[in-house]
Amino acid sequence: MERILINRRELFATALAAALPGVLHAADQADVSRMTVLSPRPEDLEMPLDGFTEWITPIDRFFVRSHVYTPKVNLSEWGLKIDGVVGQPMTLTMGDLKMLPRVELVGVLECAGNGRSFYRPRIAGAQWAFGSVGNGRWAGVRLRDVLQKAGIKSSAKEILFDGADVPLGKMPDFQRTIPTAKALHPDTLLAYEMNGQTLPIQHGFPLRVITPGWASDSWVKWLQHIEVLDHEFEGFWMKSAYRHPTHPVPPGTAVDPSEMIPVTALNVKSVIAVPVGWAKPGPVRVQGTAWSNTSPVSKVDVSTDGGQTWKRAKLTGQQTRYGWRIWQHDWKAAEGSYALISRATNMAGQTQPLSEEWNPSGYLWNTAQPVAVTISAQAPSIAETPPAATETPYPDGYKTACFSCHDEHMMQQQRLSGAQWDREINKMTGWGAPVKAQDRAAILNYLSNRFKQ
Ligand code: HEC
Ligand SMILES: Nc1nc2c(c(=O)[nH]1)N[C@H]1C(S)=C(S)[C@@H](COP(=O)(O)O)O[C@H]1N2
Ligand SMILES: [Mo]
Repeated sequence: MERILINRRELFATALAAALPGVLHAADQADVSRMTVLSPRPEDLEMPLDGFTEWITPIDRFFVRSHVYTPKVNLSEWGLKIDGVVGQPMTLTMGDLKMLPRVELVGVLECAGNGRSFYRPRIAGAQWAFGSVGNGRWAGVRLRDVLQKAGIKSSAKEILFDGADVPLGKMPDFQRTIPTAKALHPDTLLAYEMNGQTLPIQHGFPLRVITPGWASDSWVKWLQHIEVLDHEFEGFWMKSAYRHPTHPVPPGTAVDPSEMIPVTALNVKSVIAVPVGWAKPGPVRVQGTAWSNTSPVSKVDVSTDGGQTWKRAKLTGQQTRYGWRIWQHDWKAAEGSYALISRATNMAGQTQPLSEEWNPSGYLWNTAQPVAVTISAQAPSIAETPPAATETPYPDGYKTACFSCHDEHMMQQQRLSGAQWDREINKMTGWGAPVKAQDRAAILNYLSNRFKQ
């Protein structure tokens, strides 16, 4: 019933939009007032928990993750260049692309770093909680059709994607490859539409890669160049970033690069959207979403006693291969304090670990972790907000060294040791941060004391 209502509403909105072009249109960017802003520029915007009650994530709530500033793309000048080991190198316009068969699929877009803030010890990087993930409806053409049009050769090994975004300072350009087998899969798309409208600029207008079931570092935005390679790509974002160990390692340990492989498939995972923190005694509907990789979710189990006993949740709404499922569990809750856990399993039998599996860059977090909920007639009084921390004055040279490409949001979200801050300063110096030798110790001292583990 619920599903039919939603579909009707969607249909109605689509019909109206078609009848009144340009008059009624859905939002084409994130509503910052309803997002958690990790960084305003480059934009890293997280979807809060209540977003996990919707099947298709609306664009105004869809998370945004960009390594650099959003580029300006003019469609009349834009073209998709395809070269490398192909018979006919070519440049396609949007008109050319739209002559190819249109394909649509619903699929989860999730950042490899989603959940990074939960790892202990903490790891440098965007400090996502649950919400660098969304379920979108993507439409475009098969990458396979484009590659075949250009005459991809049998020596092809990897497909290299480059977007229109420009690196800041001396940082390496965001370029990513996927293996030819994934590129030729019929569900791997180049999308020009999201949720039934033109792909918004924050999400990669005019064209982005869709690699369903894989983490979104492969979903390259603002795509303008595809190069077919007959060798393994050596770029920074493949060889240094987005790699994880083949096996769990003790928390906080370094891993030999030879034991690291690129992040590809997502992990099976679930999130509890409601209740948040408190509910009244009586019937309580525990609800959330669950998603997986290329193997769909088969079940979600819920515990209200910290994992001692489990009940099967009801999966509702539509099932698609790559989309997320809404699930619910009706619970008769008596007064008390509870630890709620949800645990998803996929058709391949993969399930969420009950304790953390740490890795050095904090990728693919999917621990089934307890969420504290109080059941009481009255909402617990909210603790008074502590007085604002006393301002620490900026050390000399800090603003000049660190505030040109981004502001302090990037630093404020981190909780790092002195050694980790030292590495961050080295990384940023390598990218062009003008850290004066005489200022470095004071900057390191400030960061290590203010934003510590
Ligand atoms: C040349 C431009 C530039 C300068 C100058 C710069 N940064 Fe960054 N920094 C970036 C970019 C771009 C990112 C985002 C990287 C990403 O999203 O992967 C970033 C991200 C970060 C992060 C998040 C963790 C990470 O590694 O992605 C921290 C912390 C940080 N910067 C600290 C600093 C500090 C401290 C300074 C001054 C010493 C500084 N930055 C100066 C470009 C710069
Ligand atoms: N060109 C380009 N593509 C990109 C990125 C980027 O910085 N530049 N970020 C990637 C990462 S790490 C993520 S998580 C997703 C985020 O997609 P979204 O902003 O549409 O949510 O885009 C991916 N594609
Ligand atoms: Mo990401």
